Amino acid sequence: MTEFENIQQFRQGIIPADWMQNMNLDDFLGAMDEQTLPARQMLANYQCAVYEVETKFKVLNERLGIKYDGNPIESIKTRVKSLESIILKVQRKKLPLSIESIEENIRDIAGIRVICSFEEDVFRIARYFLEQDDITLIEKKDYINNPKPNGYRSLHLIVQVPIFTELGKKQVYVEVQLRTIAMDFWASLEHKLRYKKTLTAEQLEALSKELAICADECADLDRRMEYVRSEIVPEN
Ligand code: 0O2
Repeated sequence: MTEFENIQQFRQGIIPADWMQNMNLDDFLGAMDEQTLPARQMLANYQCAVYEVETKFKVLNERLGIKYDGNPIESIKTRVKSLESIILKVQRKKLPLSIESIEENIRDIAGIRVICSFEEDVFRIARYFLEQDDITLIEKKDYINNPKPNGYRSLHLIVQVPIFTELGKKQVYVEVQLRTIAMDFWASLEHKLRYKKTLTAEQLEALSKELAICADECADLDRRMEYVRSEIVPEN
């Protein structure tokens, strides 16, 4: 069979994904776009994993809301990376181009961000989540106790969660970011600054310094708000 015929069959899901080992970029782009069956199946798996994990946090929010008299989660945001940004990341990291390589190496395709009012709730929710026996912790980065030099604070977890499809059980990587409202407010603004291309180097430096000060003030606000809560609701 010619390579063209192979690609056509792969696009229709006739040839299995492991046929695609270490492709070059042109062949990969020829074989995969968001409309092809293998790409749709891969992205759907991540969407399913997001549903699973989001539901877990909603359940915890409901139950812990009773135990601690007030819902710990303010909001949840979810996303699945587009195929285009997945491919850009594979290229940036110089990884082999194949579905297997993407599924093993790109661990933030399914992303879920959990926003809490208080720092204490961030760690409590994370603990209850990680205690669940179908969740496997792969990596934890505590940027709350160890903030990044720019002031970024959040708790990051890379976990594996099982999804159950018509093809059976599959473990899928999910990135979970947990943070307070203040940390989220800061990170959103810093994210805008990072992608603003029209600033001069001097403006960028000045605004980065200002943001670093804001990060300290956000951390201080979190601590003070938590103190007030502990006085109002001591059983927390
Ligand atoms: P976006 O646009 O939000 O998706 P990785 O590149 O993921 O393999 P890394 O960078 O070591 O490895 O992962 P880390 O530190 O866990 O950061 C992953 C994500 O956390 C980022 O994804 C951001 O969403 C967020 N993040 C990390 N550092 C910062 C920061 O300094 N400022 C802000 N605003 N967000 C941060 P992406 O894909 O880089 O960006």
